[in-house]
Amino acid sequence: MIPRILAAIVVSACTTVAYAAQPVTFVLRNGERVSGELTYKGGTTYTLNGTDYPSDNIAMIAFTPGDPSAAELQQIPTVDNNPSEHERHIFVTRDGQIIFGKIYHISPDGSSITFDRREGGRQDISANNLARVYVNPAGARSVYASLLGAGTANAVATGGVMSPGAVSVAANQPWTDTGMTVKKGEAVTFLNDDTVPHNILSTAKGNEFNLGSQAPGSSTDVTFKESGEVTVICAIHPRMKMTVKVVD
Ligand SMILES: [Cu+2]
Repeated sequence: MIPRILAAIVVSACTTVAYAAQPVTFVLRNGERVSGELTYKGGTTYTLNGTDYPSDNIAMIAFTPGDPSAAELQQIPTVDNNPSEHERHIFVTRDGQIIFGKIYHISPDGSSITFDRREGGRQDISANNLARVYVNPAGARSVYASLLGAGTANAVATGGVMSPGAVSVAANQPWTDTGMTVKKGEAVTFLNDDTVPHNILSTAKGNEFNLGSQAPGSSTDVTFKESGEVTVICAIHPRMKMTVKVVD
């Protein structure tokens, strides 16, 4: 009897070891999928089955099988390396929460990720709670362009100029065909008059700003400091784009 009990214990110990590493799929920028066990040695490469992949080449890490929904993809920013540092990576939990932050560290066995939250504070999240981590959001959007295309007809919110000095970020209107003109030093109010969050930003030199995720109903004033043409975009919805002409 004793040898049999020992054999059973050995089997269960082996099973435990097999589950220690984290099975994931890397969705690469070029659309290739590679599945294996995630481990981490430090730095900006993530390791799958012992092979290092630079994080720049990884669009998304999938912790659960299957493609993301169009509704999820629509909330993923259109820029990699978001100028707002703590909005670079997007964590989607298995219960559908979407969290913005920046990866700080992955545990060596891939079982948990530590990240800095956009809202502040550092947090650990277990791989068992994660569905996906978008490492390069724009890269992921381009991999899933066909999925996004199918779902965007009604869902992508656009906006328009309400009155001089204010932009209403509202659904189902063109995002101002003609753009708007403001005087240098003048403020423009961006009001999210929609039912989904938007992330309005500009990377134009001298007029850089990033409103971060703006909840429906909230508004923020932006002062344009330098004269010139400023392209204002929403990091989440590629169709939201306008030109603000700043004059002296
Ligand atoms: Cu938007």
